[in-house]
Amino acid sequence: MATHSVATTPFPDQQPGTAGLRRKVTVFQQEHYLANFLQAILDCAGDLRGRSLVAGGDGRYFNREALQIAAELAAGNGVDRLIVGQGGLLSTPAASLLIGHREAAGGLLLTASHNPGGPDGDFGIKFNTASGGQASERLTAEIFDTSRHMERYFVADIGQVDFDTPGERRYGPLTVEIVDPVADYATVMQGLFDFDRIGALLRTGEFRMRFDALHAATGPYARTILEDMLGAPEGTVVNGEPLEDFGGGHPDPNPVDAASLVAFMSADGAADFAAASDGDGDRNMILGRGLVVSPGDSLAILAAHATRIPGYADGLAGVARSMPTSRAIDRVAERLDIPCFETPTGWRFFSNLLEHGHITLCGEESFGTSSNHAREKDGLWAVLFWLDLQAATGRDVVSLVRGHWADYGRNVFCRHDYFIPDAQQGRDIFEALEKSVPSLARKSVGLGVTGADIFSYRDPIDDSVSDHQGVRVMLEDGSRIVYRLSGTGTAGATLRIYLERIMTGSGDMTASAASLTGPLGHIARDLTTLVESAGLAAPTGVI
Ligand code: VG1
Ligand code: CO
Repeated sequence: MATHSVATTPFPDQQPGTAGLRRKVTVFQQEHYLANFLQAILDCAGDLRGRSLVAGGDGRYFNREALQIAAELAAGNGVDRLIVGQGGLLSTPAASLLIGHREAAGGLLLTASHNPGGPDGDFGIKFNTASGGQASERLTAEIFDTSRHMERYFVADIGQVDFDTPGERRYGPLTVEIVDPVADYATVMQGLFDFDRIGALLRTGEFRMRFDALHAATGPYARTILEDMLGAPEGTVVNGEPLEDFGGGHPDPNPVDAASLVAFMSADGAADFAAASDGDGDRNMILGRGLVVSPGDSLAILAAHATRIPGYADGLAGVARSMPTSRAIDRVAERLDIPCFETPTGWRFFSNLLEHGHITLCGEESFGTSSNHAREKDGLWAVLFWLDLQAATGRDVVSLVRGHWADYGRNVFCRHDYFIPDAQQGRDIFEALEKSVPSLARKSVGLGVTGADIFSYRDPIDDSVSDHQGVRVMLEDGSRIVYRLSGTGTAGATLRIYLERIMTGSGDMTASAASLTGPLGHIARDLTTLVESAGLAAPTGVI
Protein backbone atom coordinates (compact mmCIF):
# COMPACT_ATOMS: atom_id res chain seq x y z
CA MET A 1 0.00 0.00 0.00
CA ALA A 2 1.34 3.38 -1.01
CA THR A 3 2.38 6.00 1.49
CA HIS A 4 2.58 9.49 0.15
CA SER A 5 3.12 13.06 1.08
CA VAL A 6 0.23 15.46 0.50
CA ALA A 7 1.06 19.11 -0.12
CA THR A 8 -0.87 21.53 2.10
CA THR A 9 -0.79 25.08 3.39
CA PRO A 10 -0.86 26.03 7.07
CA PHE A 11 -3.94 27.20 8.97
CA PRO A 12 -3.10 30.07 11.31
CA ASP A 13 -5.68 29.23 13.99
CA GLN A 14 -4.64 25.81 15.32
CA GLN A 15 -3.68 26.98 18.79
CA PRO A 16 -5.07 24.58 21.41
CA GLY A 17 -6.93 26.05 24.40
CA THR A 18 -7.44 24.80 27.96
CA ALA A 19 -7.86 21.19 26.79
CA GLY A 20 -6.99 20.59 23.14
CA LEU A 21 -8.05 22.22 19.89
CA ARG A 22 -11.79 22.95 19.72
CA ARG A 23 -13.50 24.40 16.69
CA LYS A 24 -16.83 24.28 14.93
CA VAL A 25 -17.39 21.01 13.07
CA THR A 26 -17.53 23.04 9.84
CA VAL A 27 -14.00 24.31 10.51
CA PHE A 28 -12.69 20.77 11.03
CA GLN A 29 -14.46 19.66 7.83
CA GLN A 30 -12.38 22.00 5.67
CA GLU A 31 -10.02 20.09 3.43
CA HIS A 32 -6.65 19.42 5.14
CA TYR A 33 -7.66 21.11 8.44
CA LEU A 34 -7.71 18.00 10.61
CA ALA A 35 -4.87 16.29 8.72
CA ASN A 36 -2.64 19.36 9.18
CA PHE A 37 -3.21 19.41 12.92
CA LEU A 38 -2.73 15.66 13.28
CA GLN A 39 0.52 15.85 11.34
CA ALA A 40 1.69 18.64 13.65
CA ILE A 41 1.01 16.34 16.60
CA LEU A 42 2.75 13.40 14.97
CA ASP A 43 5.76 15.56 14.05
CA CYS A 44 6.15 16.61 17.70
CA ALA A 45 5.32 13.32 19.41
CA GLY A 46 8.77 11.75 19.10
CA ASP A 47 9.65 8.70 17.05
CA LEU A 48 6.43 6.78 16.50
CA ARG A 49 7.76 4.15 14.12
CA GLY A 50 6.89 0.73 15.42
CA ARG A 51 4.87 2.18 18.31
CA SER A 52 1.19 2.10 19.28
CA LEU A 53 -1.30 4.92 19.60
CA VAL A 54 -4.69 4.85 21.31
CA ALA A 55 -7.56 6.62 19.53
CA GLY A 56 -11.20 7.19 20.33
CA GLY A 57 -13.71 9.86 21.04
CA ASP A 58 -16.87 10.92 22.77
CA GLY A 59 -19.01 9.76 19.83
CA ARG A 60 -19.98 13.20 18.66
CA TYR A 61 -20.72 14.10 15.04
CA PHE A 62 -17.58 13.76 12.84
CA ASN A 63 -16.01 11.23 15.27
CA ARG A 64 -15.86 8.43 12.70
CA GLU A 65 -14.65 10.56 9.79
CA ALA A 66 -11.94 11.98 12.05
CA LEU A 67 -10.87 8.50 13.15
CA GLN A 68 -10.52 7.36 9.54
CA ILE A 69 -8.28 10.36 8.78
CA ALA A 70 -6.30 9.68 11.97
CA ALA A 71 -5.77 6.05 10.89
CA GLU A 72 -4.54 7.12 7.44
CA LEU A 73 -2.07 9.56 8.99
CA ALA A 74 -0.94 7.08 11.64
CA ALA A 75 -0.20 4.57 8.87
CA GLY A 76 1.54 7.24 6.79
CA ASN A 77 3.76 8.17 9.73
CA GLY A 78 4.93 4.63 10.52
CA VAL A 79 2.74 3.95 13.57
CA ASP A 80 2.54 0.17 13.99
CA ARG A 81 -0.72 -0.21 15.88
CA LEU A 82 -3.82 1.88 16.51
CA ILE A 83 -5.88 0.77 19.52
CA VAL A 84 -9.45 2.03 19.12
CA GLY A 85 -12.55 1.71 21.31
CA GLN A 86 -15.33 -0.22 19.56
CA GLY A 87 -17.52 2.09 17.53
CA GLY A 88 -14.82 4.76 17.89
CA LEU A 89 -15.89 5.39 21.47
CA LEU A 90 -13.53 5.99 24.40
CA SER A 91 -14.24 8.21 27.37
CA THR A 92 -11.35 10.52 28.22
CA PRO A 93 -10.43 8.72 31.48
CA ALA A 94 -10.69 5.31 29.79
CA ALA A 95 -8.40 6.48 26.98
CA SER A 96 -5.92 7.83 29.52
CA LEU A 97 -5.84 4.48 31.33
CA LEU A 98 -5.55 2.49 28.10
CA ILE A 99 -2.51 4.49 26.98
CA GLY A 100 -0.70 3.49 30.16
CA HIS A 101 -1.83 -0.13 30.22
CA ARG A 102 -0.91 -0.76 26.60
CA GLU A 103 2.35 1.22 26.87
CA ALA A 104 1.27 3.28 23.89
CA ALA A 105 3.30 6.28 22.73
CA GLY A 106 0.22 8.42 23.29
CA GLY A 107 -3.40 8.88 22.35
CA LEU A 108 -5.59 10.93 20.04
CA LEU A 109 -8.74 11.89 21.97
CA LEU A 110 -11.48 13.15 19.70
CA THR A 111 -13.61 15.30 21.94
CA ALA A 112 -14.89 18.79 22.60
CA SER A 113 -16.02 17.58 26.03
CA HIS A 114 -19.03 19.54 27.28
CA ASN A 115 -19.38 21.67 24.14
CA PRO A 116 -22.52 20.99 22.05
CA GLY A 117 -22.27 18.50 19.17
CA GLY A 118 -23.93 17.87 15.80
CA PRO A 119 -23.24 19.31 12.34
CA ASP A 120 -23.50 22.88 13.68
CA GLY A 121 -21.81 22.06 16.99
CA ASP A 122 -18.19 21.69 18.03
CA PHE A 123 -15.46 19.12 17.51
CA GLY A 124 -12.09 18.81 19.16
CA ILE A 125 -8.83 16.90 19.48
CA LYS A 126 -6.50 16.38 22.42
CA PHE A 127 -3.15 14.68 22.33
CA ASN A 128 -2.16 12.73 25.42
CA THR A 129 1.39 11.49 25.90
CA ALA A 130 2.71 8.09 27.00
CA SER A 131 1.91 8.90 30.65
CA GLY A 132 -1.77 9.14 29.70
CA GLY A 133 -1.78 12.85 30.57
CA GLN A 134 -2.53 15.81 28.33
CA ALA A 135 0.31 17.34 26.35
CA SER A 136 2.26 19.81 28.47
CA GLU A 137 2.22 23.53 27.80
CA ARG A 138 5.63 23.20 26.14
CA LEU A 139 4.57 20.38 23.82
CA THR A 140 1.30 22.17 23.03
CA ALA A 141 3.24 25.29 22.03
CA GLU A 142 5.50 23.15 19.81
CA ILE A 143 2.50 21.56 18.11
CA PHE A 144 0.97 24.97 17.45
CA ASP A 145 4.23 26.27 16.09
CA THR A 146 4.59 23.26 13.81
CA SER A 147 1.02 23.70 12.55
CA ARG A 148 1.82 27.26 11.51
CA HIS A 149 4.44 26.01 9.07
CA MET A 150 2.75 22.85 7.88
CA GLU A 151 3.42 22.20 4.21
CA ARG A 152 2.89 18.45 3.90
CA TYR A 153 1.37 15.52 5.66
CA PHE A 154 1.87 11.78 5.24
CA VAL A 155 -0.91 9.33 4.57
CA ALA A 156 -1.16 5.71 3.50
CA ASP A 157 -3.95 4.41 1.25
CA ILE A 158 -5.38 1.95 3.72
CA GLY A 159 -9.00 1.86 2.57
CA GLN A 160 -11.97 2.16 4.90
CA VAL A 161 -11.21 0.95 8.43
CA ASP A 162 -13.78 -1.19 10.25
CA PHE A 163 -14.17 0.46 13.68
CA ASP A 164 -16.99 -1.83 14.82
CA THR A 165 -15.79 -5.43 14.72
CA PRO A 166 -13.69 -6.39 17.76
CA GLY A 167 -10.24 -7.83 17.14
CA GLU A 168 -7.17 -7.01 15.07
CA ARG A 169 -6.98 -6.35 11.36
CA ARG A 170 -4.14 -5.27 9.20
CA TYR A 171 -4.41 -2.23 6.93
CA GLY A 172 -1.20 -2.08 4.94
CA PRO A 173 1.53 -1.11 7.40
CA LEU A 174 -0.93 -0.47 10.24
CA THR A 175 -2.63 -2.90 12.62
CA VAL A 176 -5.95 -1.61 13.93
CA GLU A 177 -7.10 -3.25 17.14
CA ILE A 178 -10.71 -2.71 18.15
CA VAL A 179 -11.16 -3.11 21.91
CA ASP A 180 -14.06 -3.08 24.33
CA PRO A 181 -14.02 0.56 25.52
CA VAL A 182 -15.33 -0.35 28.98
CA ALA A 183 -13.58 -3.57 30.10
CA ASP A 184 -10.16 -2.21 31.04
CA TYR A 185 -11.66 0.83 32.81
CA ALA A 186 -14.12 -1.30 34.79
CA THR A 187 -11.28 -3.50 36.06
CA VAL A 188 -9.44 -0.45 37.38
CA MET A 189 -12.58 0.73 39.20
CA GLN A 190 -12.99 -2.73 40.75
CA GLY A 191 -9.49 -2.45 42.15
CA LEU A 192 -10.14 0.91 43.81
CA PHE A 193 -13.60 0.52 45.33
CA ASP A 194 -15.40 -2.11 47.39
CA PHE A 195 -17.77 -3.48 44.76
CA ASP A 196 -19.34 -5.94 47.23
CA ARG A 197 -20.21 -3.16 49.63
CA ILE A 198 -21.58 -0.88 46.89
CA GLY A 199 -23.49 -3.79 45.33
CA ALA A 200 -25.08 -4.61 48.67
CA LEU A 201 -26.23 -0.98 48.99
CA LEU A 202 -27.64 -0.80 45.46
CA ARG A 203 -29.38 -4.18 45.63
CA THR A 204 -31.33 -3.46 48.83
CA GLY A 205 -34.03 -1.72 46.85
CA GLU A 206 -34.19 0.84 49.66
CA PHE A 207 -31.36 2.97 48.31
CA ARG A 208 -32.26 4.42 44.93
CA MET A 209 -29.95 6.18 42.54
CA ARG A 210 -30.13 7.83 39.13
CA PHE A 211 -27.23 8.41 36.77
CA ASP A 212 -27.79 10.78 33.84
CA ALA A 213 -25.32 10.16 31.01
CA LEU A 214 -26.72 13.12 29.03
CA HIS A 215 -26.58 10.98 25.85
CA ALA A 216 -22.79 11.16 25.91
CA ALA A 217 -19.82 8.82 26.26
CA THR A 218 -20.39 7.62 29.83
CA GLY A 219 -23.63 5.78 29.06
CA PRO A 220 -22.07 2.40 28.20
CA TYR A 221 -19.60 2.68 31.10
CA ALA A 222 -22.34 3.49 33.62
CA ARG A 223 -24.64 0.73 32.36
CA THR A 224 -21.93 -1.91 32.56
CA ILE A 225 -20.56 -0.86 35.94
CA LEU A 226 -23.65 0.33 37.81
CA GLU A 227 -26.32 -1.97 36.37
CA ASP A 228 -24.49 -5.12 35.17
CA MET A 229 -21.63 -5.36 37.67
CA LEU A 230 -23.07 -3.68 40.77
CA GLY A 231 -26.65 -4.80 40.30
CA ALA A 232 -28.42 -1.45 40.32
CA PRO A 233 -31.89 -1.91 38.81
CA GLU A 234 -32.22 -1.47 35.07
CA GLY A 235 -33.21 2.11 34.37
CA THR A 236 -30.81 3.53 36.98
CA VAL A 237 -28.85 4.97 34.05
CA VAL A 238 -30.92 7.43 32.04
CA ASN A 239 -30.04 8.98 28.68
CA GLY A 240 -27.47 6.19 28.37
CA GLU A 241 -27.42 5.99 24.56
CA PRO A 242 -24.54 8.06 23.13
CA LEU A 243 -25.90 10.32 20.38
CA GLU A 244 -23.93 12.32 17.82
CA ASP A 245 -25.63 15.55 18.94
CA PHE A 246 -26.18 14.52 22.60
CA GLY A 247 -29.91 14.83 21.97
CA GLY A 248 -29.49 18.53 21.21
CA GLY A 249 -28.33 19.50 24.71
CA HIS A 250 -25.07 20.61 26.26
CA PRO A 251 -23.49 17.48 27.72
CA ASP A 252 -22.34 19.48 30.73
CA PRO A 253 -23.12 18.17 34.21
CA ASN A 254 -24.01 21.37 36.00
CA PRO A 255 -27.26 22.64 37.52
CA VAL A 256 -28.12 24.64 34.38
CA ASP A 257 -27.48 22.07 31.65
CA ALA A 258 -28.65 19.12 33.75
CA ALA A 259 -31.63 21.03 35.16
CA SER A 260 -34.02 18.08 34.79
CA LEU A 261 -31.85 15.95 37.10
CA VAL A 262 -31.76 18.75 39.67
CA ALA A 263 -35.55 19.08 39.42
CA PHE A 264 -35.94 15.30 39.87
CA MET A 265 -33.80 15.40 43.01
CA SER A 266 -35.83 18.27 44.44
CA ALA A 267 -39.26 16.74 43.81
CA ASP A 268 -41.31 14.16 45.70
CA GLY A 269 -40.04 10.71 44.89
CA ALA A 270 -36.44 11.88 44.49
CA ALA A 271 -33.76 9.20 44.59
CA ASP A 272 -31.26 9.03 47.47
CA PHE A 273 -28.36 9.80 45.20
CA ALA A 274 -27.91 11.11 41.67
CA ALA A 275 -25.06 11.99 39.37
CA ALA A 276 -24.30 13.08 35.83
CA SER A 277 -21.27 13.18 33.58
CA ASP A 278 -20.19 15.20 30.54
CA GLY A 279 -19.60 14.59 26.83
CA ASP A 280 -16.33 12.70 27.24
CA GLY A 281 -16.96 11.27 30.71
CA ASP A 282 -14.37 13.20 32.68
CA ARG A 283 -16.70 15.50 34.66
CA ASN A 284 -19.12 14.63 37.43
CA MET A 285 -21.99 16.28 39.23
CA ILE A 286 -23.05 14.76 42.55
CA LEU A 287 -26.53 15.27 44.01
CA GLY A 288 -28.27 14.32 47.22
CA ARG A 289 -31.94 14.95 47.96
CA GLY A 290 -32.51 18.64 47.22
CA LEU A 291 -28.77 19.32 47.06
CA VAL A 292 -26.14 19.72 44.34
CA VAL A 293 -22.70 19.19 45.84
CA SER A 294 -20.36 22.04 44.98
CA PRO A 295 -17.30 20.53 43.22
CA GLY A 296 -14.91 22.16 45.72
CA ASP A 297 -16.87 20.61 48.59
CA SER A 298 -16.89 17.26 46.81
CA LEU A 299 -13.10 17.24 46.54
CA ALA A 300 -12.72 18.24 50.18
CA ILE A 301 -15.17 15.60 51.42
CA LEU A 302 -13.59 12.81 49.37
CA ALA A 303 -10.18 13.79 50.75
CA ALA A 304 -11.41 13.96 54.34
CA HIS A 305 -12.87 10.43 54.15
CA ALA A 306 -10.45 8.84 51.68
CA THR A 307 -9.08 6.23 54.06
CA ARG A 308 -12.54 4.60 54.16
CA ILE A 309 -12.05 3.59 50.50
CA PRO A 310 -9.86 0.55 49.70
CA GLY A 311 -7.81 2.29 46.96
CA TYR A 312 -6.89 5.11 49.34
CA ALA A 313 -6.76 3.25 52.66
CA ASP A 314 -3.09 4.16 53.13
CA GLY A 315 -3.88 7.87 53.11
CA LEU A 316 -3.09 10.69 50.72
CA ALA A 317 0.38 11.90 49.72
CA GLY A 318 -1.01 15.35 48.98
CA VAL A 319 -3.83 17.10 47.17
CA ALA A 320 -4.20 19.81 44.53
CA ARG A 321 -6.85 22.13 43.18
CA SER A 322 -6.94 24.53 40.28
CA MET A 323 -6.56 28.14 41.38
CA PRO A 324 -10.23 29.20 40.98
CA THR A 325 -11.49 26.11 42.85
CA SER A 326 -12.75 26.77 46.36
CA ARG A 327 -10.26 26.46 49.19
CA ALA A 328 -12.32 23.88 51.10
CA ILE A 329 -9.67 21.28 50.27
CA ASP A 330 -6.94 23.50 51.80
CA ARG A 331 -8.58 23.14 55.20
CA VAL A 332 -8.72 19.37 54.92
CA ALA A 333 -5.07 19.22 53.82
CA GLU A 334 -4.09 21.35 56.77
CA ARG A 335 -5.83 19.02 59.18
CA LEU A 336 -4.36 15.93 57.52
CA ASP A 337 -0.99 17.65 57.50
CA ILE A 338 -0.37 16.96 53.81
CA PRO A 339 0.69 19.35 51.04
CA CYS A 340 -1.94 21.20 49.00
CA PHE A 341 -0.95 22.57 45.58
CA GLU A 342 -2.66 25.40 43.69
CA THR A 343 -2.32 25.03 39.91
CA PRO A 344 -3.62 26.93 36.88
CA THR A 345 -6.90 25.83 35.29
CA GLY A 346 -6.60 22.74 33.09
CA TRP A 347 -5.90 19.15 34.04
CA ARG A 348 -2.48 19.11 32.39
CA PHE A 349 -1.06 21.08 35.31
CA PHE A 350 -1.78 18.17 37.67
CA SER A 351 0.15 15.68 35.51
CA ASN A 352 3.63 16.23 36.90
CA LEU A 353 2.38 16.27 40.50
CA LEU A 354 0.55 12.97 39.95
CA GLU A 355 3.39 11.40 38.01
CA HIS A 356 5.91 12.18 40.75
CA GLY A 357 3.75 11.03 43.64
CA HIS A 358 3.24 14.51 45.16
CA ILE A 359 -0.54 14.22 45.15
CA THR A 360 -3.19 11.51 45.35
CA LEU A 361 -6.42 13.50 44.78
CA CYS A 362 -7.05 16.65 42.77
CA GLY A 363 -9.95 18.63 41.36
CA GLU A 364 -11.35 21.65 39.61
CA GLU A 365 -14.42 23.78 40.24
CA SER A 366 -15.75 22.86 36.79
CA PHE A 367 -17.08 19.50 38.07
CA GLY A 368 -13.79 17.65 37.63
CA THR A 369 -12.24 15.33 40.22
CA SER A 370 -9.79 12.47 40.01
CA SER A 371 -6.86 10.69 41.62
CA ASN A 372 -3.49 9.20 40.81
CA HIS A 373 -5.19 6.18 39.19
CA ALA A 374 -5.34 8.19 35.93
CA ARG A 375 -3.89 11.31 34.37
CA GLU A 376 -7.28 12.79 33.50
CA LYS A 377 -10.28 13.75 35.54
CA ASP A 378 -12.73 10.91 35.84
CA GLY A 379 -16.51 11.31 36.11
CA LEU A 380 -17.61 7.78 36.94
CA TRP A 381 -14.71 7.33 39.37
CA ALA A 382 -16.09 10.23 41.42
CA VAL A 383 -19.57 8.71 41.36
CA LEU A 384 -18.22 5.35 42.57
CA PHE A 385 -16.20 7.11 45.28
CA TRP A 386 -19.37 8.79 46.56
CA LEU A 387 -21.29 5.52 46.38
CA ASP A 388 -18.59 3.66 48.27
CA LEU A 389 -18.41 6.42 50.87
CA GLN A 390 -22.15 6.20 51.45
CA ALA A 391 -21.92 2.40 51.71
CA ALA A 392 -18.99 2.62 54.13
CA THR A 393 -20.43 5.29 56.42
CA GLY A 394 -24.15 4.57 56.17
CA ARG A 395 -24.61 8.32 55.65
CA ASP A 396 -26.23 9.97 52.66
CA VAL A 397 -24.89 12.85 50.59
CA VAL A 398 -26.79 15.53 52.50
CA SER A 399 -25.53 14.27 55.85
CA LEU A 400 -21.93 14.06 54.60
CA VAL A 401 -22.03 17.60 53.18
CA ARG A 402 -23.74 19.20 56.18
CA GLY A 403 -21.40 17.33 58.52
CA HIS A 404 -18.43 18.66 56.60
CA TRP A 405 -19.67 22.25 56.82
CA ALA A 406 -20.28 21.90 60.54
CA ASP A 407 -16.79 20.56 61.02
CA TYR A 408 -14.74 22.77 58.68
CA GLY A 409 -17.03 25.70 57.85
CA ARG A 410 -18.52 26.23 54.40
CA ASN A 411 -16.63 27.65 51.43
CA VAL A 412 -19.62 29.00 49.53
CA PHE A 413 -18.76 28.98 45.84
CA CYS A 414 -20.43 30.26 42.69
CA ARG A 415 -19.29 31.03 39.14
CA HIS A 416 -20.62 33.91 37.07
CA ASP A 417 -19.97 33.66 33.33
CA TYR A 418 -20.21 36.73 31.11
CA PHE A 419 -20.41 35.86 27.43
CA ILE A 420 -19.06 38.67 25.25
CA PRO A 421 -19.89 38.07 21.57
CA ASP A 422 -16.92 40.11 20.32
CA ALA A 423 -13.80 38.12 21.30
CA GLN A 424 -11.47 41.10 20.97
CA GLN A 425 -13.68 43.13 23.27
CA GLY A 426 -13.51 40.30 25.79
CA ARG A 427 -9.72 40.27 25.65
CA ASP A 428 -9.67 44.06 26.06
CA ILE A 429 -11.89 43.89 29.15
CA PHE A 430 -9.59 41.30 30.68
CA GLU A 431 -6.47 43.24 29.82
CA ALA A 432 -7.94 46.36 31.43
CA LEU A 433 -8.60 44.33 34.57
CA GLU A 434 -5.03 42.98 34.63
CA LYS A 435 -3.69 46.51 34.24
CA SER A 436 -5.82 47.69 37.16
CA VAL A 437 -4.43 45.08 39.56
CA PRO A 438 -1.86 47.36 41.23
CA SER A 439 -4.56 49.95 42.00
CA LEU A 440 -7.34 47.56 43.03
CA ALA A 441 -6.56 47.89 46.71
CA ARG A 442 -7.48 51.56 46.53
CA LYS A 443 -10.90 50.89 45.03
CA SER A 444 -13.95 51.41 47.19
CA VAL A 445 -16.06 48.26 46.83
CA GLY A 446 -17.95 48.12 50.10
CA LEU A 447 -15.42 45.65 51.47
CA GLY A 448 -11.71 46.28 51.85
CA VAL A 449 -9.47 44.70 49.22
CA THR A 450 -6.54 43.16 51.04
CA GLY A 451 -4.62 41.95 48.02
CA ALA A 452 -4.74 41.39 44.29
CA ASP A 453 -2.40 39.67 41.86
CA ILE A 454 -2.08 37.95 38.51
CA PHE A 455 -1.60 34.25 39.16
CA SER A 456 1.63 32.71 37.98
CA TYR A 457 2.60 29.07 38.51
CA ARG A 458 5.99 27.44 38.67
CA ASP A 459 5.80 23.69 38.19
CA PRO A 460 7.77 22.15 41.06
CA ILE A 461 8.96 19.25 38.89
CA ASP A 462 10.17 20.85 35.66
CA ASP A 463 10.37 24.49 36.83
CA SER A 464 8.31 25.67 33.86
CA VAL A 465 6.50 28.92 34.55
CA SER A 466 2.95 29.70 33.39
CA ASP A 467 2.07 33.38 33.67
CA HIS A 468 -1.21 35.24 33.33
CA GLN A 469 -3.35 32.42 34.69
CA GLY A 470 -6.07 34.66 36.11
CA VAL A 471 -6.58 37.62 38.43
CA ARG A 472 -7.09 37.01 42.16
CA VAL A 473 -8.66 39.53 44.49
CA MET A 474 -8.72 38.98 48.26
CA LEU A 475 -11.21 40.80 50.48
CA GLU A 476 -11.03 41.62 54.15
CA ASP A 477 -13.70 39.11 55.22
CA GLY A 478 -11.76 36.23 53.64
CA SER A 479 -13.83 36.25 50.46
CA ARG A 480 -12.03 35.78 47.18
CA ILE A 481 -12.83 36.78 43.61
CA VAL A 482 -11.03 35.19 40.66
CA TYR A 483 -11.24 36.20 37.01
CA ARG A 484 -10.09 34.42 33.88
CA LEU A 485 -11.04 34.05 30.25
CA SER A 486 -12.39 30.68 29.16
CA GLY A 487 -10.14 28.69 26.83
CA THR A 488 -12.62 26.11 25.57
CA GLY A 489 -15.21 28.13 23.64
CA THR A 490 -15.37 28.32 19.85
CA ALA A 491 -16.98 31.75 19.49
CA GLY A 492 -16.78 35.10 21.28
CA ALA A 493 -15.15 35.30 24.71
CA THR A 494 -16.39 34.17 28.11
CA LEU A 495 -15.15 35.98 31.20
CA ARG A 496 -15.43 33.64 34.14
CA ILE A 497 -15.79 35.22 37.58
CA TYR A 498 -15.38 32.82 40.48
CA LEU A 499 -16.83 33.88 43.83
CA GLU A 500 -15.94 32.35 47.17
CA ARG A 501 -17.16 33.33 50.59
CA ILE A 502 -16.25 31.67 53.84
CA MET A 503 -18.92 30.84 56.44
CA THR A 504 -18.00 29.47 59.82
CA GLY A 505 -19.66 29.30 63.19
CA SER A 506 -23.28 28.91 64.03
CA GLY A 507 -25.09 30.81 61.23
CA ASP A 508 -27.49 29.01 58.88
CA MET A 509 -25.27 27.60 56.20
CA THR A 510 -27.94 25.95 54.12
CA ALA A 511 -29.00 28.80 51.80
CA SER A 512 -28.12 28.51 48.11
CA ALA A 513 -24.62 29.46 46.99
CA ALA A 514 -26.06 31.79 44.32
CA SER A 515 -27.93 33.85 46.90
CA LEU A 516 -25.09 33.82 49.44
CA THR A 517 -22.61 35.11 46.87
CA GLY A 518 -24.95 37.58 45.13
CA PRO A 519 -23.50 40.76 46.71
CA LEU A 520 -19.96 39.52 46.03
CA GLY A 521 -20.96 39.10 42.40
CA HIS A 522 -21.86 42.78 42.16
CA ILE A 523 -18.53 43.80 43.67
CA ALA A 524 -16.75 41.49 41.24
CA ARG A 525 -18.55 42.95 38.23
CA ASP A 526 -17.86 46.52 39.36
CA LEU A 527 -14.13 45.88 39.54
CA THR A 528 -14.22 45.31 35.76
CA THR A 529 -15.30 47.39 32.78
CA LEU A 530 -18.03 44.88 31.83
CA VAL A 531 -20.84 47.40 32.17
CA GLU A 532 -19.16 50.35 30.43
CA SER A 533 -17.53 48.36 27.63
CA ALA A 534 -19.98 45.56 26.91
CA GLY A 535 -23.19 46.77 28.55
CA LEU A 536 -23.25 43.58 30.62
CA ALA A 537 -24.73 44.29 34.04
CA ALA A 538 -25.63 40.68 34.86
CA PRO A 539 -23.96 37.35 34.17
CA THR A 540 -25.11 35.34 31.17
CA GLY A 541 -24.65 32.16 33.19
CA VAL A 542 -24.63 31.36 36.92
CA ILE A 543 -23.23 27.95 37.85
C1 VG1 B 1 -13.06 24.58 31.29
C2 VG1 B 1 -12.97 24.48 32.80
C3 VG1 B 1 -11.65 23.86 33.21
C4 VG1 B 1 -11.49 22.49 32.51
C5 VG1 B 1 -11.64 22.67 31.02
C6 VG1 B 1 -11.60 21.34 30.29
O1 VG1 B 1 -12.05 25.43 30.80
O2 VG1 B 1 -13.12 25.73 33.38
O3 VG1 B 1 -11.63 23.72 34.60
O4 VG1 B 1 -10.22 21.96 32.79
O5 VG1 B 1 -12.89 23.29 30.72
O6 VG1 B 1 -12.56 20.45 30.76
P1 VG1 B 1 -12.28 26.98 30.44
O7 VG1 B 1 -10.97 27.44 29.87
O8 VG1 B 1 -13.41 27.05 29.48
O9 VG1 B 1 -12.63 27.65 31.72
V1 VG1 B 1 -13.37 19.44 29.69
O10 VG1 B 1 -14.29 18.36 30.60
O11 VG1 B 1 -14.17 20.55 28.77
O12 VG1 B 1 -12.13 18.69 28.85
CO1 CO C 1 -14.90 16.74 29.65
